[in-house]
Amino acid sequence: MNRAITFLFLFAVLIGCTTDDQQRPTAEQAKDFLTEYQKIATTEGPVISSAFWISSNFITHDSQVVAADYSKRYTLKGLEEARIAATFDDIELEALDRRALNLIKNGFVMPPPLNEELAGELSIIMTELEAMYGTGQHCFTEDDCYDLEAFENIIDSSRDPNELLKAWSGWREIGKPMKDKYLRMVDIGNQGSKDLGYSGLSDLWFSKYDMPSEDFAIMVDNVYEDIQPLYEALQCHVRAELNQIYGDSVIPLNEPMPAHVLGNMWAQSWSNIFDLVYEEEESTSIDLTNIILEKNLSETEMVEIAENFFLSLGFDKLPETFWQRSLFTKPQDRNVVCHASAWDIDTQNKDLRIKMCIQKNEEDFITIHHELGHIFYYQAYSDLPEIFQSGANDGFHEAVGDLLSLSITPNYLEKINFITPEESAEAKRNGISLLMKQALDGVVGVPWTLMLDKWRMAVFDGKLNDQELNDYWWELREKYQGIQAPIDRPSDAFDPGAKYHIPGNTPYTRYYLARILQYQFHESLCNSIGFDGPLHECSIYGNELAGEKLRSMLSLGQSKPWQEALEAMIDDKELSGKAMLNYYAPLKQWLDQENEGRACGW
Ligand code: X8Z
Ligand code: ZN
Repeated sequence: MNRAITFLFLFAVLIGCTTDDQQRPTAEQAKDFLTEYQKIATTEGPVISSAFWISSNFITHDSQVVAADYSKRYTLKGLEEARIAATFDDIELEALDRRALNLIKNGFVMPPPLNEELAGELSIIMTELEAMYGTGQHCFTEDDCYDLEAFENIIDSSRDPNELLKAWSGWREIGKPMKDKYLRMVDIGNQGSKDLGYSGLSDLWFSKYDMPSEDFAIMVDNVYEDIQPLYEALQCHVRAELNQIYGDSVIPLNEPMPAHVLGNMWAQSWSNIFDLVYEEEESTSIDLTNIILEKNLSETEMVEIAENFFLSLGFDKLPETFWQRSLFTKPQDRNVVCHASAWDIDTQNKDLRIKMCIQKNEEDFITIHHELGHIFYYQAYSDLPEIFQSGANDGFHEAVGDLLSLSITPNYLEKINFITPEESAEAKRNGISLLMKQALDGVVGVPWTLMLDKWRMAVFDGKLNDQELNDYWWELREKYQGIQAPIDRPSDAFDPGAKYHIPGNTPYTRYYLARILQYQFHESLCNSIGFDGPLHECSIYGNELAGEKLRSMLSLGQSKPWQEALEAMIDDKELSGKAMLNYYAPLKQWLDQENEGRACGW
């Protein structure tokens, strides 16, 4: 047992023995505890991160054993720390110390009870689920096998409904064997959440937003009410256009759209079917995939271009080790979790990495910006105590790179020599085309990112029996997105398992928040740099003032409630859909005209 662990152990015993006022913990002891916490986090955090990096980068039996073991021990220690933090609940403390202790208490995603056996079982299940997704493949016959990337190649570009259906259903086979493990995991996680003083996992997950969890849920729904008319107008238009192409038998006009023809495995972004839903008189739209291929850009060059955007805002260069240790391409000789992620392995030694199987297309070019958003956030708050090294809330962390993507405008692309001045002028002349392209990702993502955790909450709260699990998933997809499964789902289906964040246990409301926040950030920065054209033409590229504003918010980490961090940057404390509506106002007007005479809704 090392010195730090011994300290924690003794401290726990000491606190556990307190019986009278004289032995009540003091503010000074709280400070000592936080100092020790900081030491442990900085010495042990990097080793644990390395163990997880190995297990996601080399999925083997042994890497999983090691990761599950580290995860168990790390979680048990975290629970012990949370218990100690709770002993300071009733004493008066400096505000920052109080915040730090609260963060230590609620930093869990899937906590087991403080019990070695259950912690071990939970870690194994979680590691297995992640590996099942990472190694997932489906074979139709012995020599006709597909992994996610192979299935996605079909879903993203094929226009043949039968081929699409085969790929769509094939990938969903990988969800089936996850169901029982998933339910057992939820069971243990609920027990652990209760032990921490929450009513269950839902309460724990929604208690991280500097406001009561019930108020947070209401706020999230209220914002969606504002966005809903825009989404419904877009859905109506897309359905009508697809109906023209595929006919009534594939796309019936009075029903939700089938999920396999929308250009994305989860129908969460429809940019890949842009050409099907927006007709142009001449070809004025910018095709980034083509440009990337024509310029013969390597994966590394794609990342360098995204880095350069951040540098233009005054951010520091990425460390050399980022380039040496990141994973940019899918290895041919081993299994990795390809779902893109950003890693803060060791802040003190500036060991930051991304892990992504980059494909040379527009979608991944945008995702690279997303991932670098995380990395530059890590860099911006690296001087804070470890416990504050996180986003103002998790949605802020997801929104940074997405904010930059809104600045990939024709003017920007012209500046970096991706397009000519003539092409840029041409693209700007057709603002609806630009907005449609953005909306097929940005607007389409809103109901999807909202419904996903609604499903998860229902599972966490024990509201669904075994047979209802999959049906409720589709009930919510229909209700929020106007989408349905293209074929009846078999009774053993577990379709949520075919989306990374379910087996990977990544909370998803963060992306909903990001979808909204990115427009709030964009509008405010564009106003503050004096831009007075349409918001979709504003790019903050090269603007140091915008960079400074952004950086000063990022450097707060989670040392302040998110409402204060938001106010510091945009002068407003509220999450609001107004900025998004302003951004898309010209498109909404256009959609309303197009939809005249169409029967919208589902
Ligand atoms: O998972 C991600 C990022 C990593 S944090 C690639 N995203 C969500 C998804 O892929 O489902 C970004 C958009 C939503
Ligand atoms: Zn992300």
